[in-house]
Amino acid sequence: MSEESTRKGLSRRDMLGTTAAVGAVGAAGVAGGITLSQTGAITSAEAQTRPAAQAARPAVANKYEVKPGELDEYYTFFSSGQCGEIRVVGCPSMRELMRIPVFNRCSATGWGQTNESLKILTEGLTPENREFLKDKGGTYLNGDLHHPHLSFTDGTYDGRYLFANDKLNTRVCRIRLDVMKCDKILQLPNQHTVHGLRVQKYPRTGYVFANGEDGVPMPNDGLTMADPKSYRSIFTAVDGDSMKVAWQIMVDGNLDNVDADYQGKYAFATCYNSEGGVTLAEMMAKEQDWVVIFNLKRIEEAVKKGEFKEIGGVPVLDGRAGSPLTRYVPVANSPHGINTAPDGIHVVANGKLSPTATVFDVRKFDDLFDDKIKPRDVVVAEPELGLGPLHTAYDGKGNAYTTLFLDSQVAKWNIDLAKRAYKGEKVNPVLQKLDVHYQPGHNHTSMGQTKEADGKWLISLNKFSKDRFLNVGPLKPENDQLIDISGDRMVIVHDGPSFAEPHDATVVHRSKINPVNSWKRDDAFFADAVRQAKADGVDLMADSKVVRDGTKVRVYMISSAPAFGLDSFEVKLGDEVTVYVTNIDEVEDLTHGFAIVNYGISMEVAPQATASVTFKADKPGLYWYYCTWFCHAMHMEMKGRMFVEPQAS
Ligand code: K7E
Ligand code: CUA
Repeated sequence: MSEESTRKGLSRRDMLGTTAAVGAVGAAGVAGGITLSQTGAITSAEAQTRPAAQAARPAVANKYEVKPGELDEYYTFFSSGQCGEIRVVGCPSMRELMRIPVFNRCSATGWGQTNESLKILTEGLTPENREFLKDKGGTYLNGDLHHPHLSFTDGTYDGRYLFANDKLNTRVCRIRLDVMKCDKILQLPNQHTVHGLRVQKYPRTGYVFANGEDGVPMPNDGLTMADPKSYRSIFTAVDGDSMKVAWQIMVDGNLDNVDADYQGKYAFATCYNSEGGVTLAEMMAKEQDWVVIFNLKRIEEAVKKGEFKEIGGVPVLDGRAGSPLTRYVPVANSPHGINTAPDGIHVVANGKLSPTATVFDVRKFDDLFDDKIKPRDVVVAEPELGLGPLHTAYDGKGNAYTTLFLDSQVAKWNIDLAKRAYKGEKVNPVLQKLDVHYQPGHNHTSMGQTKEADGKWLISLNKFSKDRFLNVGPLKPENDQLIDISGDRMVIVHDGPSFAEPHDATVVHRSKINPVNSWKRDDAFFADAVRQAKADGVDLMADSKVVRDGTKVRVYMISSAPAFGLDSFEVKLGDEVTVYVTNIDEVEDLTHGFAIVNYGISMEVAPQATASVTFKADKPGLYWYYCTWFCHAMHMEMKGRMFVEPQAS
């Protein structure tokens, strides 16, 4: 099987007539295809040597230098893959602006340790996993964050939220863009992994669509697990406002990537394992897989009529073959990314194992669901682009940009030309191929996932950097390259190394995002602390004192540069101690931290915020606490002593 696919890969390359030059790159297992990597020589349709490429470089149309003190025009929200966090990067400077911890633990901010973050990390767990994690700190300490997508209103970003998936522990998170913190995490029942994640674009978000990539038995209790025929893949719609599951639907095959239309009627997902296989060979067996289309109105009606089973506390519908709720459109072997064009009409499924992309016309979906046409009738083009098409981005001018993983290129092609070629006209839809370095996965254009695509920038997220940067040992950064697409030709203007990994990104015009400079005191983020303080008769903004409640001790202190409200506090061995720190400084950017030496405690307290941490005082002695964020000339002196009395209370 694998031998055969290697040959297939090679013959496709020959068929494309590109020159396989420069020896084997990525002898390491690149590609979802292990053996496919052996075809992974870099080709260069455009230029064989770098000097020649540079000589032939067209003028750069966009300004990409952002001078000191100047602000970027775009926010880029990068996922960090297996790092489990979100990274905010300015575009076009590609300067990293901020990291937002989500599924990871963060040493700097105390994410995963503060009560405020632990509440978010634990409250959405499924009952089985809450039980599973009971003696393991109550939550997962890692995640695999692939797909960050902002909330929409009327086809474009509304600046409220960013949603993302955790492929590792089957979770969906929500990040508030006003404070750039995660405020909700939901673990999906019945489902095993969340891979593809996209949101409803119209009329608003609305739904957050989450693809269950791998099938498992339902229920997954170990009684029927040997038989793959009992495995089910689940597609979930989460309500982005309540962060609860709205409904789930069972499908045939598996689910890889997903997107939605601009009409609010359909969502669609790629399936690379229509075989229901459990080994590589089985998953690649058939020449064709499919795209499954979900009819949102019909699903909502079915939920209303009670045509579902309640499993794991949520409504689960049956969308397998023959269901009125779904349609399965055959496409060539193992499609991967699926991307809706800003024209609101075209949707591109990227071939991965096929050198083609398949273009759908969403206006035909109504007829498909009414059985007036056949599934393949919704296909309006199928251009051949090169080897390993994974994801497609758009410029809003009718052009598409598809990453070619195996060719290490981006192919720029025209949707209209592709449609004409599909009808038999002798035209080549491919306008340019640009080498990227190396093996691109996702790519993204500025505002390109909205109806306001502006055709200025393209970022190629390359899985390998190899020789592009100073050598840092066997583990190398990845490389996200900035490409100017405002002219006729694509031009690379910047290489940006990033640590595991720039998996996916969303490039948003800065006018869409309006973060605050300090917290509002009535923010839900620390509402529990406010409630507890009130019960203890403490004014968080003014009082610093210790409240004992049996063996529970609550230590309240303000922080105001360069001092904590308490120079010391005393607890007894075995006490459960909660320290609440309120930063009463109102100065922009004046963050304090609170850390206790040798107790492993550290957290951030941003302007006007309250942060709290609970720990067992199970080690007697004197422990200094100090401020970890540089806040003042006397920052080093911003400290105090915690006395843990050896006699238990
Ligand atoms: Cu293409 Cu996880 Cu977004 Cu990887 S999926 S590339
Ligand atoms: Cu407060 Cu440093």
